[in-house]
Amino acid sequence: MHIRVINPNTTRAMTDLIGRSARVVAAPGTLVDAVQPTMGPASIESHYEEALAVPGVLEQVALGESDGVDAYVVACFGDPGVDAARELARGPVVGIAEAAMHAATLVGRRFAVVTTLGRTRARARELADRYGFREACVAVRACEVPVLALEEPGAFLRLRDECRRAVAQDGADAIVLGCAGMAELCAAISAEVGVPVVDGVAAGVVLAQSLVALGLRPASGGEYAPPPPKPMLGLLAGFEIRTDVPVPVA
Ligand code: 2AL
Repeated sequence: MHIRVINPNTTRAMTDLIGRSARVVAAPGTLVDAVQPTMGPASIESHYEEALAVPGVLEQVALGESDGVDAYVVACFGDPGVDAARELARGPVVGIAEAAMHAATLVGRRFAVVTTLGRTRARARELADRYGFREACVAVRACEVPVLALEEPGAFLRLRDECRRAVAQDGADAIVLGCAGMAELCAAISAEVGVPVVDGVAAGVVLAQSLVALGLRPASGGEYAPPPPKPMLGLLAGFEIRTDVPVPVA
């Protein structure tokens, strides 16, 4: 089984971190590779950056389809481009927010998301609502550490303290980490907060693996049917859907 984890941002160190975290939970015989777009923002913590990250995610799905990838994990907590990717991919596409929220509700009743900057809280809340977790998601907190500073000294303590506050003040009985860049902090946070802590990268890989094992893939009719062929102009011309090629190559 070949699972491709797409880091929607273009920071190589973060793609490597995501790849390491993903491989820890891969089953024997599952090949996991981690890729990033050839274009787009260095990190994603605004609506602008999220919108501009989506073409790069779709570029990587198109390439993955030529490589025979069985399933994809989109490893950014805004789940950028996941619906669109499901229209392109033959196999499952799992966003880390959706995967982590599902996992959290299997081990607890009330989870809190702890994200990076306060400005990303609304997106996490919107996703919790969309995925049907309006009641289960009791808080979305921010540790106010930017994505690309998560590996710096001090980040761990800020994240840990925010997780502790979610347990003590919001009554959370599970924590969802709100950024792929937090993946390698998950075990240490988990050891210190006393409730289950879910890293979406690991949850996403395990879920993608399970969906492939179950033989489940996006519905080929209805909302996730392939996008209709039509002209695409300008910078996005390479994304044009044509009848004579199976997937666009940007
Ligand atoms: C993220 C994430 O997972 N990757 C990224 O670039 N930004 N999430 C976040 N809440 O800032």
